[in-house]
Amino acid sequence: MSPSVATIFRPLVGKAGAAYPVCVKTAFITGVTGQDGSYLAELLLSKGYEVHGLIRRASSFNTERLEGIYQDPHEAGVHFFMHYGDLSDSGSLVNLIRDLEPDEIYHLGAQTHVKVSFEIPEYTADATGMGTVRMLEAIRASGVDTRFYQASSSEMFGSAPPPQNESTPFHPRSPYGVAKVFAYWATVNYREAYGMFAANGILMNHESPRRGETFVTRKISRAVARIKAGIQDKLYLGNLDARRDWGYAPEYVEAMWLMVQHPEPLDLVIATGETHTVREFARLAFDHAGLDWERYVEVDPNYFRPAEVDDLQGDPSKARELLGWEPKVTFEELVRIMVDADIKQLEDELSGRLVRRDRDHYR
Ligand code: NDP
Ligand code: GDR
Repeated sequence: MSPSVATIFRPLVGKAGAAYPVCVKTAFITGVTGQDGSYLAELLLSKGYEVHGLIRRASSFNTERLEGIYQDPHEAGVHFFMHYGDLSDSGSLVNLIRDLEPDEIYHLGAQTHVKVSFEIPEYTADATGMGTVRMLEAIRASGVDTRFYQASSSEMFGSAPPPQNESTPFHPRSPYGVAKVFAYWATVNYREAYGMFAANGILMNHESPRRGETFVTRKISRAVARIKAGIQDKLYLGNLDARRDWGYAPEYVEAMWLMVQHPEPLDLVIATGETHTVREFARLAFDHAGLDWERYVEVDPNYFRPAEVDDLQGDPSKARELLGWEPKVTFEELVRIMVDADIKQLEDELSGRLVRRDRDHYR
């Protein structure tokens, strides 16, 4: 093990670790601090995995979503570890993969905001596109036999008419979508060229109370909570007519895991098969809190995108057939879950019950 990793881990519970129960498998997650990474880490820990996550250096703590699973590395029996690294830093990726020898790698890290990708296209291409090539090369360079999951996106379909399935040609509409198409084909190419187990999960939008606050669903559910509490007057949104196939994130990370357990590496669409407008989401969310959405929502053209993805509706039949995966939480339930969670979180913040705890092994 390299010194850089050794300093972070005291009680390394490796595959051969004797002091603590031996974990069934080791997984490495990039993007572990994000919505999906945090749910996936929880899922894998519940299945007995030893889980390692990549976190990048930020000037403030960025581990809020890991609150439920954080384990202080100074304690015994730790199964969840975080490592500093960055998708722009090949060396950190090679070192970690070589030292951890993960059985499974879930590559979820990326610059994920579509509108922002128009403002930082070069960085998005680097983090979201080249980041995947760096991960694939790190696997090759380390010589580790592992299974690789690439977080591909329905944004790759862009303007292709719905319903979209595995055979739908890609027509991305943003620098983010273009970068994801590059990463998708890099994953296919490494599978074909080097025989790697490398799979693309092509996921439609999936949301939860842990969704980033600037994505439209969470922006709406947070605003509803704030307006209800009297600390916000208006909610400014962009294109209300855009249609999305919105699912529930904890169910989607289960699909990722199932894809990695499948005997063959597959490229699969994960979706609910339903589509709804942003307007419908907003109306339902305000209704749920007893508010009339038309009194509060205003359109601000600054949130329009230079090129929009109008209508996404995935066809999940292949995933159902090959993985037995099916979404359970309905669109209406998803809206309620998110609004209720934001109302509760705001109440906890206002009452002082919610205290941020520092979850970083360098604190
Ligand atoms: P989030 O935006 O919530 O999380 C992104 C993660 O990537 C964060 O952990 C972030 O770290 C990390 N990250 C960003 N840049 C770097 C970098 N340069 N080096 C290391 N880590 C970095 O995304 P989601 O959880 O929603 O999505 C997970 C993956 O799935 C992404 O690749 C996304 O593109 C893809 N996807 C998501 C869908 C969705 O609807 N959620 C649908 C289809 C695909 P930090 O916390 O420090 O910012
Ligand atoms: P998306 O999600 O671009 O689909 O990408 P987002 O929630 O940002 O937008 C969905 C739709 O809502 C419209 N919209 C607004 N969007 C935002 N963010 N803010 C607004 O105020 C607003 N008003 C209207 C957008 O124009 C768009 O049509 C997400 C990300 O998670 C990607 O990383 C992922 O790959 C895809 O989902 C699938």
